[in-house]
Amino acid sequence: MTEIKVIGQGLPGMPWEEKPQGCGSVVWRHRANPIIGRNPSPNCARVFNSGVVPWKGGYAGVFRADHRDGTARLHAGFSADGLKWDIRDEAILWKDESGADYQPRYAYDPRVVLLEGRFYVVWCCDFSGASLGLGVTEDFEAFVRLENPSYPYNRNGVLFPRRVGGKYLMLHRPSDPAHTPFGDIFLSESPDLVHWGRHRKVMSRGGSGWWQGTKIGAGAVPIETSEGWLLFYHGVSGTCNGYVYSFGAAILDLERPSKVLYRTRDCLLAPEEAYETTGFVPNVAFPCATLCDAPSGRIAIYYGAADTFVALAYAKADELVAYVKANSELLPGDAEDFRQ
Ligand code: BMA
Repeated sequence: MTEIKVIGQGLPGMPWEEKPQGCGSVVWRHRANPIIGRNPSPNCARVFNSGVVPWKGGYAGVFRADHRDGTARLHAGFSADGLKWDIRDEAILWKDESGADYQPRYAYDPRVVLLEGRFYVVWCCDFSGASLGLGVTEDFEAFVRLENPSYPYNRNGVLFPRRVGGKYLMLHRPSDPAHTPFGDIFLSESPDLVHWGRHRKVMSRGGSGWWQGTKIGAGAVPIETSEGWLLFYHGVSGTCNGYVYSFGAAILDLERPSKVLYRTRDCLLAPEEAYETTGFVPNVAFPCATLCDAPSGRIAIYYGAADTFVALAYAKADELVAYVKANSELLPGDAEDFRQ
């Protein structure tokens, strides 16, 4: 195996379990999944599809919490070990840059990234329909909403953890106002997190398998490695009973991440366990965050399960990257800096 280096900080205390004996996959589940069950606080009926980061020797996160009225909100949460989470019962109350209160009508699927010393949150919010929201916090107490990075309709916005070529980069998935029966991953860049342009298509749905045939969307913040940016992404298959969400991984070019170097032909994890197949929306495994210990290459993947639970899975960067390289299938345009 070539030596694969993860670029980033050490996180030796992060959640981790060795691969179970006999497991034939490069991604394996946490034994005590799900780590967040139903009704974790009086206001929150279901918590899933959420962003977590290392914070103050422990962990903090922004969580998608569907309230008892069925509406999605964002809540802050804290954990000493990354496994037991204390989810705030009250939704985040955003301020805009002038200091005025701002409360989105709904808010879901947050991703959180530490970028230049501050924590940025990208989520899906209402802007005459589903669109991306962008905000920032330094302490997970005060949250400031910034300029809208997209116009409707868009979802699955994921910021890179550093500038590339001097520019901020965001992956996103143009969509429709409903449950979007299509979708590819795009990349836009910005000099200031306000003006976005130089749009490129990163990767398309499809391939020889069906698991990513209907749509795909960026999952967790990309992990920088010596082989390229490691991106977990979800893929959706259409069935007679609705969509099925699984996930795979891709490796994007370090200098020009609109170019895909490798992507998994088969999914890495498909809904199989009861907490993935049974819930508010059955058959959903939706990754939104990772923790990574760079020196050991240990990766913990946080994913929403059945739009009801938060679950964890693990991978080793060297084994995973080697697998993605050896089992890759690119689609037309994936390898290019595509703007046709
Ligand atoms: C997508 C989003 C996700 C959800 C998924 C499956 O459109 O709404 O939050 O996990 O559908 O319901």
